[in-house]
Amino acid sequence: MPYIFPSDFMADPSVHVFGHRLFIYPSHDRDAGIPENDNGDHFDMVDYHVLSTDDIEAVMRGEASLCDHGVALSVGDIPWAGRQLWDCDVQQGPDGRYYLYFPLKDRNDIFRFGVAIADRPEGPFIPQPAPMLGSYSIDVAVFRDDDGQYYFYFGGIWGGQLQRYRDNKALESAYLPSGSEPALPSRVARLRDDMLEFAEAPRPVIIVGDDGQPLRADDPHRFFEASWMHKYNGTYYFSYSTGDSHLLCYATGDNPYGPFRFRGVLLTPVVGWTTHHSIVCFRGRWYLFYHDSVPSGGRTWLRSLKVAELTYNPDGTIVTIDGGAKE
Ligand code: FUB
Repeated sequence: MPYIFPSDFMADPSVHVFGHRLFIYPSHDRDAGIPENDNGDHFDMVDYHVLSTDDIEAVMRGEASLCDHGVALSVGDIPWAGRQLWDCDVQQGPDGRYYLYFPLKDRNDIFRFGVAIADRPEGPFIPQPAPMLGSYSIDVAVFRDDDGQYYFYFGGIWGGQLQRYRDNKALESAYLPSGSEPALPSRVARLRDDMLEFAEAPRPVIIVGDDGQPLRADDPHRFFEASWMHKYNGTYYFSYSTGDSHLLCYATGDNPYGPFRFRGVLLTPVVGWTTHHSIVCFRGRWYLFYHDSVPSGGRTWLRSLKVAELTYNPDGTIVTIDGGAKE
């Protein structure tokens, strides 16, 4: 599969079509010289760039380049910033403006979500003065349903801090389920009409197996981070990374809250520890955007953007793509 932005290290692509263009909102990887650890301190990103194209097929063939619109938001512009700008997402609101949602550690090293607003999809984005009320953890994906409601999916464990919360409240000590306990779920909340805050308390996104039971903590297909939502033929597809088992998986349901039934693996492991994606339809074709660490020689904090065309089977399952990592 082709690398689509070879001139810099970018990861976690959130992709949307606004107007006639495809816009990519990635994390902007850099080498901060911080040793790799389970807390993710080595992912010390300080800004976002926006990339776009009106012809992704030409980019895939190497006949055209993505347009780099430059720095769209910097950590130094965010009043409450501590460190680490991780996976973001953007949606166009009902007022026609563009809302960038980003996880960032505050000055107490707690991940919160911020919102930044622009008149154009490429930015620049102006941040709100404070984080979203009641927000926590990482990895946002904002889905606009056909009825005009927006749903904010989020959460990630280990360095993403999701294990520090239960029922949307901070725990005194983190608790990570294990063995046959139900796995820690992603969260979803509908957004308020002004796009700036949750309209409701976040709810767990439950993924069940064929037995109707929530996936167990020791299931290699359980949720870890990198939520994404898309709709295909009227069905809601919740997709996600399994983190330490290095898969992208998906589950389907009949509404944006779930429960979702586990359906399969989207992408087998890539080179590098993390795997993260988005799914989008552009000019009638479906694509999986993702990243790997091949160009950086396997340095997991220096990732490169890739894309593959996605194929659906008649029963709604998705043909698994080979991530390329050797067993
Ligand atoms: O880019 C930093 C983190 O790595 C993301 O938030 C995770 O999903 C993983 O890709």
